[in-house]
Amino acid sequence: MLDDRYPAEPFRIKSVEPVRMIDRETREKVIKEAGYNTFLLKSEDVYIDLLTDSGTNAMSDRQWAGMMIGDEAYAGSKNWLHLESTIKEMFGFKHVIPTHQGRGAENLLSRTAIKPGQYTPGNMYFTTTRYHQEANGGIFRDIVIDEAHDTIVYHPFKGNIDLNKLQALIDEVGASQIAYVCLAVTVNLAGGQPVSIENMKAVRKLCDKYGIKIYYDTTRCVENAYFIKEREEGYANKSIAEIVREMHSFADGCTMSGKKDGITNIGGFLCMNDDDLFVQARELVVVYEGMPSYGGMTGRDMEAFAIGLKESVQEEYIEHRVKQVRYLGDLLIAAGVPIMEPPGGHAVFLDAKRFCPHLAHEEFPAQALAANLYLESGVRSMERGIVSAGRDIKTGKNHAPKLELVRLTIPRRVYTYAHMDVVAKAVISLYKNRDKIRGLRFVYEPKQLRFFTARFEEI
Ligand code: PLI
Repeated sequence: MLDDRYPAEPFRIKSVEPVRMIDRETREKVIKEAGYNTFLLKSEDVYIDLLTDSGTNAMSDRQWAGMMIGDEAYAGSKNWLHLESTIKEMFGFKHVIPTHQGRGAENLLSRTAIKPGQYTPGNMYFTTTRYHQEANGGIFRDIVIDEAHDTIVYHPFKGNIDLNKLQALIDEVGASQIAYVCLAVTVNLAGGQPVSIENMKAVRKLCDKYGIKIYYDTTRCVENAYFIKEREEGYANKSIAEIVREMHSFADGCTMSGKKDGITNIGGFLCMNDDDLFVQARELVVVYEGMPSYGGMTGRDMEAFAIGLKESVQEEYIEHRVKQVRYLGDLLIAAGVPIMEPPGGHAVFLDAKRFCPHLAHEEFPAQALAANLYLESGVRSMERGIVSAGRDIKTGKNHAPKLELVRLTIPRRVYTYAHMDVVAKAVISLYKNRDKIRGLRFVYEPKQLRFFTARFEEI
């Protein structure tokens, strides 16, 4: 039975989608056909889908009602005005540009704010974010604290920027060579780890000294705000909405994928205070996304997004959200399964290096673990390690990230604690038989963002 650490779902279910488990023999066949890449599985062959929390959220009855008042005008849709005012109120920035999803916003920011050869330091990287930075001549530099690369050591804000690393980069290349600091709240690839307000303030202070801009990747900012409320002194009695607003007061702008904390199935935006950057981004949005009053989204999606953002800062919603993820993490920790600790905001990350110590890094332990978890249980997860990290754009060598993880990502409002129990049982059973997991090698390696479509075979 659940104890007081984990609140019951703050909703009741009014629409359901049946799931089914196919037999082991068929799972063996389909994972092989998918080249041992869980991205290439058919959704209908998956029992519990923890591939991602991106666009896989369950919308509320209010969001569905909002879909019915979609204003699909090509220009000036009323749903855009609703979304724009919601974003301005929630985040406090002067300008908003809508985009079809987060990477659309990253494209516009990278094209307008990076001069070739400039650095884009960040608290770890995200795949599409770094792709757009590098495609526009940016040079990524990881300035997250060392603890973020360590799955065992405890730190309440493992996503924090290391100010010494940022200072060292400024000293090395000069402030004018830094396009902006990209600060992700939370840090996806570090396990959904948060950043403290204290750190945001300190980064602002250092950047102000040198006139460096700061853009947040605010894709999971509400989860970050919950950790601040829980862990940072002085925030226990502030509302999540107040904390979100305060967090963004230290930034010059942000990109957001609405498919995560926006609790929608599609959407994103770019915000900024800078008038010139806004004009440039508005000129570009019509080339890559659509009119500045829809940016690739339908009117009905914009309405659902606006309502989703408002629901995301409701206290009981976000408490349940973060604690449901923690519940799964706690079950695995109790069974001795190696995971990134403490569990983050959107997912539990298995530490594949410790889970499969018999596999070399070049045998893609996390990719192999994800494939085997599917085979054993029908649970779909995602590799977040050497395959996701890709190759160095100049040398062509594999990036070899310290973290080699499998992400069990929990969609918002979709699964219950009973589903978490099933997942935990499957992972624990696989952990007991971990010696049987075999390494993989590429049979097809795409040039960009290879993890999406790569194919492998067992060694
Ligand atoms: O998938 P997009 O284009 O809406 O957003 C890109 C994106 C940007 N930043 C961060 C931190 C993300 O997590 C992110 C997308 N994440 C995906 C798809 C995920 O599965 O985590």
